[in-house]
Amino acid sequence: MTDIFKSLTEYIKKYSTIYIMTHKNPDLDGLGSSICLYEIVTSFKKECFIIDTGDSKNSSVQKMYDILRERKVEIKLKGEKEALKDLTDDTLLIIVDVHKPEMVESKEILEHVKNIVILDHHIKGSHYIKRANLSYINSSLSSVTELMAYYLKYLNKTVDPVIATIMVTGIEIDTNNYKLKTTEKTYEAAAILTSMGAESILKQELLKEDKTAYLKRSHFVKHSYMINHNMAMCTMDDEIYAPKDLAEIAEQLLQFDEVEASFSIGRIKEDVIGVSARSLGNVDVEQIMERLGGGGHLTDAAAQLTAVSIEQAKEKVLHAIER
Ligand SMILES: [Mn+2]
Repeated sequence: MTDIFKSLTEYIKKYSTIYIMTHKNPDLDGLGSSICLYEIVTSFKKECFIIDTGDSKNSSVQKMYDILRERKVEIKLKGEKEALKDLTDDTLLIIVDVHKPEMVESKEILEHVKNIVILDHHIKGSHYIKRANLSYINSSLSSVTELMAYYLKYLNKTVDPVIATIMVTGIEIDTNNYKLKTTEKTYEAAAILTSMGAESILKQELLKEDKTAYLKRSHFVKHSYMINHNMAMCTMDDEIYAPKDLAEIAEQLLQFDEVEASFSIGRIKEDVIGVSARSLGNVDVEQIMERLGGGGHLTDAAAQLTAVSIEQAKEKVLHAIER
């Protein structure tokens, strides 16, 4: 990793302004690594902003911003319009936790910026940002926060305990509590962050969720079923749910014996049915979701279907799996 850290540092030092951007509907891995990088960039006396389009539907992210405010950790954010207005040839955009052009938080900024660095841990798909000056995509990493923990160690820098906490939480979320993609290095990254003062009570605070939401999800998990020898499915009722509810159900189904891939199907808008798919890695759910016009990654993908009922959507998913 030393090589990438060396080049990354050179890039940061080369430009006057650095924008950091993650994927649409940011999570704690995307933002945890963004904030860590923000601290590193500003320690080099460079102007830095995290791009924030207000797209996050994640309750942990809202809590994260509240806690940063309470603990007086100041992070400069920039909205899409302002970021586009202030863009110059001397701006570097560092993209974290995503490498597909259609999945970044702001496509506009990506299209208009001249200099790009990508840091990601998802398996590289055929659709990736081709224009990057530096691209480091390593799928043996559990998360980008894992990479950032090692970057801190390499630079011999530390971050505020609150930021270390957010980063550890990012690792936990991406590994589903050290169950997926976890290596010796992942634990070591968590140890590095713990030594910087990551707090476990604060971490639990970030991960806490609404009891009603939890119970509702449990209800659907309970009524899920196997569609073949290694795939589980959950079809929800006809109420409207947030895409993240679907994602969480699919993720939860992966915990069970025999389940290699999971699908949750539910209404996410008046006329849109969402499908969320997860896999442990042996089943390519990206390919299955692509057949439905969706996309994502090998282990984490989604699709949206319009003008169909949940039952019809289920048939389409089953058909896409059979192909
Ligand atoms: Mn991630």
